[in-house]
Amino acid sequence: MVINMKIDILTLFPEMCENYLSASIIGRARKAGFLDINCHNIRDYTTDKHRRVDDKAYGGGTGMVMQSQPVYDCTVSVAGNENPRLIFMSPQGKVLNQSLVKELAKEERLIILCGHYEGVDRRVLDQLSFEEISIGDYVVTGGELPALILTDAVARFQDGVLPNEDAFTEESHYNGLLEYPQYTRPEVWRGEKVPEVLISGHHANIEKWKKEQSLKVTEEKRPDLLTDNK
Ligand code: 21W
Repeated sequence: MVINMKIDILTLFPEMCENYLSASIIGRARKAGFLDINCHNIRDYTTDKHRRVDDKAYGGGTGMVMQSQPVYDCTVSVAGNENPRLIFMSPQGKVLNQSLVKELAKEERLIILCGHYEGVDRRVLDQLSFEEISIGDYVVTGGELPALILTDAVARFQDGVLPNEDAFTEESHYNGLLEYPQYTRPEVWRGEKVPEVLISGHHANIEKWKKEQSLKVTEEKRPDLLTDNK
């Protein structure tokens, strides 16, 4: 059974998003019909005769602010008769983590709004009750990359997206831990041999080694993952 999720990305730079979403794992899953993702140009919805979508901020300050009208009309038009969860990618939002990704992955539909320039008029965000999500405490130039990160993370959970089921089940085996180190050919590289156990063919020992290594790597690199409640 295919749990088909529909995602609409609202942006002033649809080609930026479309380009990423056409390649590799996500591109393949879209072509195969497992994902329904569309990018919409907010500028197509402006009623301004010069196709403007932004203006100076009231009260001054540098940079332009995206106007309510095109964002509102674009959102309402794309939503249609449905009542999808509306997400605004924003540095002020709730910080994205894997448990929020899993929650969003259960939705049938998402509309994701990307801001650009200095921001978006607060009134359209409040009137449509956009939920705000950030990708972390650092600054990027617009909401497009954050929207792609959210889309990518959520898409991985849909049926038919990951090429091998293994990657998915393995991830849950070591839930909350970092990955064990990986090796490929050659067996010796610049004088360093691959850990003996991995070429032993002893499956129980290999499993034990992977679990131990995951724990060791997590203790060394991210001890917070072992102590913080998730
Ligand atoms: C960066 C927009 C800085 C606005 C009020 C008065 C989306 C993002 C973004 C951006 C400002 C995310 C202001 C982590 C991010 C995003 C573009 C500053 C100035 N506001 N997650 N003056 N980091 N960034 N606004 O940057 O749109 S999710």
